[in-house]
Amino acid sequence: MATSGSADLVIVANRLPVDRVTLPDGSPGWRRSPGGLVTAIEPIMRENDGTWIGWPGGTESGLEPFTDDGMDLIPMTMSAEEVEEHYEGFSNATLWPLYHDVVAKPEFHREWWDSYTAVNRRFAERAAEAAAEGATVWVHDYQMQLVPAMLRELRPDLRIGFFLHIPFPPTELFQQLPWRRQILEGLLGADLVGFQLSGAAQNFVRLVRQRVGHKTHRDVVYLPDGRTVRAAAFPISIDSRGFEELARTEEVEERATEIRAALGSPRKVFLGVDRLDYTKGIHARLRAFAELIEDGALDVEDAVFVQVATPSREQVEQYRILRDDIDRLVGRINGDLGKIGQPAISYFHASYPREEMAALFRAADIMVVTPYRDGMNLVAKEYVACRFENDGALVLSEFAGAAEELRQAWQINPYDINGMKSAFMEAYRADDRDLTRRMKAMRKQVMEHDVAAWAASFLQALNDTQASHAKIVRPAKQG
Ligand code: ADQ
Repeated sequence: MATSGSADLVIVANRLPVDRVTLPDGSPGWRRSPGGLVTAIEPIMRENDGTWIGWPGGTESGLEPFTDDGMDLIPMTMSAEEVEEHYEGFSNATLWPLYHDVVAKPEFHREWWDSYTAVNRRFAERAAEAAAEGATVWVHDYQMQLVPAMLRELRPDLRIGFFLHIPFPPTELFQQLPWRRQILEGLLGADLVGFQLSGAAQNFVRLVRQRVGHKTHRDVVYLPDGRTVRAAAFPISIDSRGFEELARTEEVEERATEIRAALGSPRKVFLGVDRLDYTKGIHARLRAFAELIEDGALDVEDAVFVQVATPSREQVEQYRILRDDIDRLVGRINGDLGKIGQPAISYFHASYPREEMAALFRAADIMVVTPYRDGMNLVAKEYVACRFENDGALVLSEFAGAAEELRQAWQINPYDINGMKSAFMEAYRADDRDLTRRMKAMRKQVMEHDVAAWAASFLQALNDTQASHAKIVRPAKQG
């Protein structure tokens, strides 16, 4: 067994909750990347002497562990080759499309796999060094699927949990992966494997039975050495109260009014907010909206579509192609259908602070979320959290994980453009009573199931597994 460290809770994720940045004075520094995951995990980290292991972006080496606002952070180094092969390659050009229903064609390259394995091993070794005797290690997402087994081999005393943020594909698609068995065995190093939806957990258990040949019963896998692994659903959420509080501030309300005025005070504002990713169905939704204008069902004086797309994975070819496609489409739609000072689509390729996001959510009458496949989709929940007056409409793809919880949305099939157009029009014409009834029900779901509840329920389930001599993780103190 490797010598043990002092952390009772270790988070292993591809990214650290901070980014390496250049400060205004030119010196290198750190900037907090404001994600829901950090918000959820931070209080538990403090309570349990937690450490977070991850990559800060970039290729700088020799970065020392440090403490940021009470969290112990261990920055991992990646070489330029590893960024290309592990991150852009195997993670984002093999696994990402494969796990999202092959919306784009996954590429399989043996060098990418070798790099993925090497990076996973380094993260596992670092976690083995950092974890105290009997500690809990919580590994996150598709970039790290081999870490659980590698870590268990080094440190059988640990309690290990894994959570997959993206969908887990159906058996028929997963079979394409040349390294399918290794991935399954990697995940089986955990005591608890968490997914967004129960269908994904079932896919996993079925694959383990068929491909690896282990006995399974319901959500439990029985390994030959007597260990068991549980696979279950833990639908992730957002800091619901935090979003609502932000949306209620005067600054955000003022900014929302300003945004509507700048858009020419149309009757209805449609809004899309996504990472610029081919799984999100941005192209299809903009086409549907443009067709409604062409058909004469909508007029640019009455309705405008605001699309905000965060730059993402710009070194990966598919993402560069997508960006050009969307640029062209928006240009064509506005060229054909816009009027002076009134484009049909207001498109921004930018990342905004939370305040601006909340203002956009407040300004939008119809939120449009149309992924072809999405693990959960937090944007849909953020919109709902910001609509404290129980108004606003959500059009939501049935292929987003969030569709299981947000039943009162106008649910659509993003491959069906006519269906999507009808839903846009229904949401556009909906009366206040209908909107209120739907939004009230969705708000109840989102406010009652926030990200803190998500983290607590995962860790509780992990504590409840039969892991050998591991210690119990303490829940965060209330308030
Ligand atoms: P993502 O694919 O990144 O997450 P999503 O769940 O929508 O998708 O989260 C995106 C986050 O980025 C949201 O919090 C959103 O507010 C923010 N964001 C988007 N555009 C932005 C912009 N222009 N400026 C600033 N912020 C922006 C993956 C999975 C999802 C799963 C999450 C969490 O693909 O299915 O819900 O992880 O598990």
